[in-house]
Amino acid sequence: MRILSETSRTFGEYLLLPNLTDEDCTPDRVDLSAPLVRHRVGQQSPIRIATPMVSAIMGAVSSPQLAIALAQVGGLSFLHQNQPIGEQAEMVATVKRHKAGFRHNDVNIKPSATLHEADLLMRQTRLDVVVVTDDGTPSGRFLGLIGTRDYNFHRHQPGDSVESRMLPVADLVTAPHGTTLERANSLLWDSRQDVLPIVEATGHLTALVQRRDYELHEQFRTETVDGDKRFRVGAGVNTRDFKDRIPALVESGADVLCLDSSDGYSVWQHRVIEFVRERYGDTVHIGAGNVVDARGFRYLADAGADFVKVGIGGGSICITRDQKGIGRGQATALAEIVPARDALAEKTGMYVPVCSDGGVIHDSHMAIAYAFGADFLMLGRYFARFDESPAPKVRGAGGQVLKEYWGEGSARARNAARYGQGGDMVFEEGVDGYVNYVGSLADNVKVTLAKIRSTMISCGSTSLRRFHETAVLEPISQQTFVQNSEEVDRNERPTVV
Ligand code: MZP
Repeated sequence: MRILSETSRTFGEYLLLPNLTDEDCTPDRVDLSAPLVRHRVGQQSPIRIATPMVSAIMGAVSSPQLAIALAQVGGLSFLHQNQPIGEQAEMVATVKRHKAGFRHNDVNIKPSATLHEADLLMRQTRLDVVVVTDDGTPSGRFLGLIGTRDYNFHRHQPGDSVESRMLPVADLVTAPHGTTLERANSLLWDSRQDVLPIVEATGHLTALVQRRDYELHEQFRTETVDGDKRFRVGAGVNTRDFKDRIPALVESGADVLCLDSSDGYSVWQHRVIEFVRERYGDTVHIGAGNVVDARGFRYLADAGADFVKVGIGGGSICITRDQKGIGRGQATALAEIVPARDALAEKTGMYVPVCSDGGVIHDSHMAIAYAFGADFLMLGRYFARFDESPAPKVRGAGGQVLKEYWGEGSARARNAARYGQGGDMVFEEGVDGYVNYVGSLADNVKVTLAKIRSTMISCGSTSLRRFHETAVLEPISQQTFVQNSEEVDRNERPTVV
């Protein structure tokens, strides 16, 4: 037996000290992009994410809808593995089928069609415009557009033909093939159009860039408009059926896999990583975890994990610490593992990103987690509160709108493969509860990122790497902690509808 001398601490027990803010420290200059998977020092990670947040491998959190919404703001989802292999693979395929907003094949109509037909088409496709071609097919001659805006305005004449309200090509701002999304965005802003038609030299329409989508398509900012960008998506795997599950997920297009376990410091995880390397070399990326100390990190990094996930017992729905007496304060776990990551990079030239998983209650905790050196964060409760999470909405006793949120170790999920309790789950390690519903992912992530950028500016950093290097953290006294918690209660009032 060994007793460590330091007390283990969590995010809320620290505050950041400001650093010099100079002229370069402005919100638009803050680059939050982060490596998702291992890479050689000095080289680019094969997968970087613009927004260093991933959604938890949980049935109550990650769905295709959430995965698309999160990819649109530059993050990434991990679809859960507590379901039959075919269903998980189908979820992955659903995300991959969804082209990154540049669809036009589904929304063609003839000039003689009625405004009512155009309206129905827009509702079905959720696009803001309908493309008018001479024969109503994608290969027909592009004549113009009709938009929701225009149509609503003329709602009293739904029997009129599309032609009567059409914006002809000659009046539209269009862009040629090869236009970057950055350029497309500025054309959209200048023209005040909702969409930008991408037109070949022959006059044939090849794609549409929607203002709505583009603003959010952080993943593709510097890409050109070629109509074939797919959102990235990750998928959870376990140490039981991996020989069947992994090939199915790879086949359906998963960009990255992650071992899903409450305790990842095990030979079982080593074997799964070995299987991936033997079968796919480095072409398939797989993260592993969870661990809470440097030994666990090194074990998984040496095994070949593409990233290592940190955190035991800190999840908002987690009762592992009560049930099993295992866990560690999330801040302390990171404080030990981050130097191990950096030492490994120094020694071997290989950088293995660290993902901090669970325990983020307030947006400020995210900034603290990055300051501790986390490359990216995995969040459950945070995403469970949004429209796009798969959990049902319910009304609370006080009339407030809630969303259900349950742990993978709860009786509801019975995710036996995640918890090494033998064949099935004998006791629970998670709870089944509610979180406040707060609206759409895009709106909320926007605010959270603004806060993180603002913190980084106060600390004189415009990149996460610099923030890792220069952040100064200080544990706070019990008195300050209580004061903060009182502040928190005020902020956490349920949403009033
Ligand atoms: P949080 O963001 O809600 O605080 O925590 C989410 C994380 O908690 C997940 O990514 C996962 O690691 C962990 N989790 C999921 N289910 C349970 C459980 O039932 C759990 N105990 O701890």
